[in-house]
Amino acid sequence: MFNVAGQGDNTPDEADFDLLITDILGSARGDTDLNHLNNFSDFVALSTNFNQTNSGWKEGNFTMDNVLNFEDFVELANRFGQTSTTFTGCS
Ligand SMILES: [Ca+2]
Ligand SMILES: [Ca+2]
Ligand SMILES: [Ca+2]
Repeated sequence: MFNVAGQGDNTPDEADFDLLITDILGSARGDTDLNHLNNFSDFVALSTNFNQTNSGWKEGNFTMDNVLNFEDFVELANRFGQTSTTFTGCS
């Protein structure tokens, strides 16, 4: 992970993460497999790993902390059924 947001803090953080996912990869939180579609397969990945620590993006941990929990579920639920053309971006 790089410090891509360029806000001068020199550390990779949530802002960098969002920039990478939305502006560079053209996807959004909720898309575990980065296929530009938030659908059932993303939900399965998240539910399979729910409450696990040390989980990453592909497991459904979208918030850059070290636990996959309800907060991550909300990120997916907010965009469920959306494709990359209708993504509302990261909140
Ligand atoms: Ca940064
Ligand atoms: Ca997906
Ligand atoms: Ca999380």
